[in-house]
Parts: sequence; structure tokens; C-alpha cells
Amino acid sequence: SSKPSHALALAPVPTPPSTVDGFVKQFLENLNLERGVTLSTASPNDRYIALATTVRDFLVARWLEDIRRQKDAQAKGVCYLSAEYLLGRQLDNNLLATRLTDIATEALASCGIDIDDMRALEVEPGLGNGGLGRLAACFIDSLATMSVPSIGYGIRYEYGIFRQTFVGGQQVEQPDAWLTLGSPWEFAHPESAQTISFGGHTETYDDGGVTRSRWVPGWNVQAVPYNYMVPGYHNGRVNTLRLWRAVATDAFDLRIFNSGDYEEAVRAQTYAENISKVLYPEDSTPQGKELRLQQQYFFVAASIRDFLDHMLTPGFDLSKLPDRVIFQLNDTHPVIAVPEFMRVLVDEEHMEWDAAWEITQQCFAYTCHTLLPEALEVWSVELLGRLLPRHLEIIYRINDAFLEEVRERFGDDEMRIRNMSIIAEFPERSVRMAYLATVAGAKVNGVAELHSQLLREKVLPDFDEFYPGKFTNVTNGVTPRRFLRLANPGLAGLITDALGAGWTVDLERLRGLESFAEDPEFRARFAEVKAANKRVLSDVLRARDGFEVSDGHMLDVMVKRLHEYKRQMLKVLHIVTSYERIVSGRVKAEDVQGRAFIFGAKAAPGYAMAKRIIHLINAVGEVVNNDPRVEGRLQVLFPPNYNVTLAERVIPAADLSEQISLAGKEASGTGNMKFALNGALTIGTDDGANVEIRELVGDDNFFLFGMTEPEVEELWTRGYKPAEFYQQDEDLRRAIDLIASGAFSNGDRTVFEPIVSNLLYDDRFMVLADYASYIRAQDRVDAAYADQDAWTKAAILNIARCGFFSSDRSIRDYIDRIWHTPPML
Ligand code: RUG
Repeated sequence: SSKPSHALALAPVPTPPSTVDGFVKQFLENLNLERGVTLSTASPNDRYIALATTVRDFLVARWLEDIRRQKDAQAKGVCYLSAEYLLGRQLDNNLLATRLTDIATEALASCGIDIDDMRALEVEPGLGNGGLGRLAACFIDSLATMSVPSIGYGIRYEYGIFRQTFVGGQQVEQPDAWLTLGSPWEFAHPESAQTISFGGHTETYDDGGVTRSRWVPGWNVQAVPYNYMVPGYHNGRVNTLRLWRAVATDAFDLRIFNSGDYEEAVRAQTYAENISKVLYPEDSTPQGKELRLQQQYFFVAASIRDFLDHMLTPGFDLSKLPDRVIFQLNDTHPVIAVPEFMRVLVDEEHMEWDAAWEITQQCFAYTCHTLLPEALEVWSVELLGRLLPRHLEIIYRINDAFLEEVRERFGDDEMRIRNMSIIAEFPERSVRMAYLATVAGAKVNGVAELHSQLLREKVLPDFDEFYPGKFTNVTNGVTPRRFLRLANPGLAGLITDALGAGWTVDLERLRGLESFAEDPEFRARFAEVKAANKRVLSDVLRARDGFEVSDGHMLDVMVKRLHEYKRQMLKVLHIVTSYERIVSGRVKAEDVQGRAFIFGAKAAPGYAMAKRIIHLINAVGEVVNNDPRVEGRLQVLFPPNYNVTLAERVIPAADLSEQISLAGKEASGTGNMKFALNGALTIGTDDGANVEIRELVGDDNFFLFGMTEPEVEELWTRGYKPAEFYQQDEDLRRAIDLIASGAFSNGDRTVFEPIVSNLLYDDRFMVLADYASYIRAQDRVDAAYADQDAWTKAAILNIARCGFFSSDRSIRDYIDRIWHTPPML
């Protein structure tokens, strides 16, 4: 029998006592037993790992209990499938969730350890590129906090998003070896590895009179699960994030090894393990890389198998799956899960095709995160057929049945059929993953009102017509735990003093701050918090990058991935204009509102124009910061390697939030929400979630500029000639001429020439068309900032009115509109 022989094995899992002594005891024990050191011989890393392990020890019992409860309840749950989770540091978040912050601080102090030193040692897991990955991290936090039965599935990349450095102002990428010093937050389970197959061919066979298809794969790898605990905030709940690592099936292929080809054997192993080696450093543009498709299939196949094998009771009736699970597809990256699910049901479970398809269509939902056509993933039929031959057959069959339905509805409208086919014929035969997800998904959602509207009207209009009610919106949100409570303790304290503590899990309560905006004493305290946050940021930037932020300057911040559609270039033109106005003598330096322009941005390594813009920002900074005529009124600061950890310092200190994408291009944005919730005022276009932010905070508390999406369309159709804007606007001409003259490149006119000619003769994202409006809005910003008390009031109103942007609200919307998974009480 498998019964444990010792009674202790049946006892509940112990949780150490939540006291300073209890914590110290556990911490010292972990130093001894986990690290094999004593307090006096421990290295800083030993201490950090023992601390993390101790915090973990406080979570494990609840976690195991929740796993059991979720399984026992057999309630419907969410499997969130995401190729990215941009988690940020774990220590503080887990201390906060478990109410251990004060206890741990005191306990460590009694051991002679400053907890801040421990915080600084943690290397953040950067397993995502930007907004999409950070959204997934916010969502799993909210799912746990709201007690929704759920699990997050993804990939445990050995190297996360690259570490960015600047050499001569240009981006240089370094590998992010985040695992080198150990990874105390995870539990590895190599014994539970699954085999994931690739390649080979398909065949049919006779199964007692029934002809069936099967896949005869050519090679395979092992998927090893690594479990992370995801604690809810103060609710005792702990969910799971399961990330898969690829390991070669046989460390050595004995056949090859025995033949003496040692190198070939090792090469085969390396090939398999490459699958989870590195996160693709792109955001918003797909790269048609074979390895990327391998990654996608690898993690969804392992996740589906994991769900079916471990979350269901034995003998579960698979026709009831829609009552048990919804797989949420975070963008197109996990969409290969659809044919995989069909393959499992039909080929392995021997279900009828139609029954399997009906189940599949209820078990998946798809979130689209973009409007850029080039960002909708497609896979060539050649590649898909080579890597996943059975899946390609399944996709063809899904498409045939789908197009048959389209024909029944609309007749032989060949144009429409070609437009709606999951298989594209040009420029090469390929599978449109967004279409596959739309056909398979019970629901398809965009990530902000405007985005969802444009998705329906512009990107997938035929599908919207064909599937009435399938399209919906869920506006993104951010977790108030990390981005307010943890990142901005001063403001969090102020809010709690004013409103009580409940706002952390009910962010609409921030509305209560409206009346405090009228209170001069509250405003003074708010201004004090903002000033303190600026000092903290200033210290961080000094220590990290040797920057000196000038006192009293407005902090004007643009942090996000570097992409032409986001228009960092427009920000550069504003800076160059402000500078040129001073050096040309048209404006006196002393009359200029002091501003520190802070950038944070990584460019995809293969995106040449984005990298040139980074170079230009640094070059402009070099000149502006060192020109005595500026008298220090303008400062350009570009700390390299912007990540979640830096975001947590920059956002609470910001005065002005730059959200200046061309209308109709940014699906939502989430940085915009974080800034507004921390009391920065937004200068922005009517794009993405900016629209909703402005509606909520009101026009008086938002600096709107630029064309609307219909105006963009109109100008585009009329024929956009950027050079005409250059000709007609003196400020613009002077700014561009200054860049072209080599003023920021030691007289070398060639360095930034590609940027200049792109702006003048192409300018796909209409920087020049929005320039004048942007400069006028910036002049309004300066005027508004001159009245500090009025600015502070507007900042408080921004916070009061942005409670809507909690990711808890997003999750509630997903539950109501898509998942129908009640919280587990
Ligand atoms: O660019 C979008 C952001 O607008 C959005 O806020 C974020 C989360 O929904 O996702 C970003 N995104 C889109 N990242 N990758 C893609 C590729 O489609």
C-alpha cells in the first residue's frame, strides 16, 4: 500500500509562527539546512536565498491546501496561456501578500542584516518583453487575490529579456543570466516531465473498422515543470504559475555516442534544450523563427496534457470539459493549442470530430493585443507541416468546415472567402493564427474600448459579421498591490489615512479622494510624498547610473518599448525644439520651466530604426546636458535597462506621463494607467486606454493633443506628405535641420540622416503631422505646472478617478463576459 507508515506524514503541513522569533528560527534553519552555512559564514547570496526560502515556507501550507481545494471542488477554472510573464522582483510582493514585511524586517535586523540589502540582491525574472508580459503578471496577481480557480502556464526561459547597456550612446545587448545565483522561488519537478514531440509524419490506420489518423513524430524533448507560488493579497490564497523548461530526452543519444561521435550527441542535446533557452526579444512584431514556433507548441502541449492529467478526476467525462476549464490565449503565441487540443481529443481520446470541435470552441478564448497588421502572427505551411504535420492537417480540416459555413451564409463570394480563410495564399501559403483563434474561440477580446472597436471594424470585420456577439472588450488593468502599495508606500499611506485600507482590493474606493483634492492640507501632504519619491529616484539614478537629477525640475517621463508607432521621436523633437529655442536666443534659459526628460526603452535587437532613435536620444542628451547656454534648465536622462524594478521607482516620482502614440496604433498601454494612479498627469493622444483615462479624469486634468483615429485615416487617404509639415512650421524646420546638421553627432551629418529622411519622406507614424499640436500641448503643460497647487489638485483627481484601471476589475470583466468562473469562496 502507498499509505505513509509514520503518523507525522499525515499531519497538516506546518507553517512557522508569524512572529519575529518564528521568522528568525526558520531563517537560521534555512541558512544551515538549505545553504550549509552559519550566519557568520553566510555570503550575501546565502542570506538572500535563505530569506526567500523562509518567506516561501510561510506560503507552502496554504498553497498545498489550495491545490487540493481546487481539485476537490472540480469547479470551472482558468488556464491562462502566455508565452511571457514579466514578473518583477518577488520578495517584496510575497512579504506584502503574507503580511510578513515588518516581521521579516525586524527578524533580519536582529541578525544584523538590513532587509534593503536583501531586496537589492534579487535579480528580477524578466520573462517578458513589455506590456503583454506585464499584463499576464498583473492578471495572475488579481486571479489569486480574487480567489479565482486558475493556473498560469508559460515558459521558464533560461535567459529573459536582454540586459541593455549603452556604448557610445548605442544599445548593446547582454544576456540576462537571471538564474546564475539560484532561483529560490521555484520548485522544479524533473520527475514529472512530459514528452513533447515534433516533426515526423502522419498516417492512417484501421481501428476495428474505423479509420483514424495518427502522428508518428520524428523527435521529442522533455518538458520539466517549475512551479511558482502566486499569493493573493491578504486572503490566504496561493495560486500556481507553472513554467516549462525543455530538457533533452536522453542526455546522450547512445547510438551516436557509441559510434564515437561525442560532439554530435552533445549537439542533439543542445538543440532540444534551446527551446527554453531564450525569450524572443520582440514586442509587437513577430519574428518568423522556427525556434519560436517550437517554443509555442512546447509550452501549450505540455500545459494541455498537464491540465488533463492532473486537474481532472480519473475517468472524467471529457464532454463536460467546458464546465471545467477555459484556456485563455494571451495573444497569438499560444494559438497552436487549438489544433493540439483537437488532436488530443480526436486522435488520443478517440472522440468524434464534431463533438471535439464543439468542446474546443467552448474551451478557448482569445485576447488580441495589437492592431498592427504585421504583428498578427502567421506561420508558413511549409514550416508548420514540417514541425507539426498532424496539426497542419487539423488546421486544414477546421478551415474547410469553416469556409463551408461561410459559403452557406454568404454564397460563393470568393473575395470574402479568400479574406476569411485561415490559410493565406500570399506572399506564401501560411496559417493566420489570429484567424484560427477567432474561429476557435468562444470569445475574442481587445484590450481597450477603442482597440476592441477597431479590431471589430477594421481588422476582423468579416468575422464580426459572421459571429455576432463573439467580439467583446476587456480594458486592461494593473495590480494596485505592486504599482501603488509597494512602489509608492508614501502615497499608499496617505490614501489609507484618508480612506482606510480597503482600497488595495477595491480600487474604485479611490473616488473618496475627490473631496481631499479640495483640502489644502492633504494637497501639501501629497506634494511632500511626490517630492520624497523624486528624492528616492534621484538616489537610485545616482547610484545606478551616476546621474544627477536637478532639484525642482518637472519629471517628464517616457518609458516603454522603443517602437516607431509609440513615437519617442516626437518626444525628441520636443526636446530639440526647447533646446533650439534657447540656443537661437528666441527664448531665455531663465524663462524655461526646468524639466528632466527621463527615458526608458529597449529596442528589439534587429530593429535598426529603433536602435538609431536610442542613439539619437543619447546624443541629444549629451549635447543638451553639457551646453552651458541651457543653464541646466533641460536635462535628458536615459538610464539603460529599463525594467520592472526601475519602473517601480520612476513611476511614483513622475509629474508628466508621455503617452503619445499615433491614434489607432497602441492597443491599450498599461504604463499610462500606472502613471495616472501614481498622480502623474498625462500628455497623450486619443489612443488605446488613454481615451478611457481622459474620459474618467476629465479634460481639465489631461493634456490632449494630436489627430484622432478617423483624422489619421483621412489624412492617410488624402495622401500624407510629411515634408509639407516641415516646410510650414518654423520650429519643426529648425529642430530637424539641427539634427540634420550634425549638431548631435560631432558634425557628422550621416549618423542620423536615415532618421531625418525617414521623417521627411516616409513618416509612417505621422510624427510631423502631430508635431505642432504636441508642442502647443507642451506649452500648456508648462503653464499649468507653474501653478503647483493647481497641478497637485489635478494629480489627486487623476488618482481618485482611475480606480477603474485595477487589474481586479479587468479580471471581473473577464469572468462576467468570457470565463464565467465564479470565485472559490
Ligand atoms: O502593444 C500592446 C499594448 O498596447 C498593450 O497594453 C499590451 C497589453 O495588452 O500589449 C502590447 N503588446 C502587443 N505586446 N505585444 C503585442 C503584440 O501583439
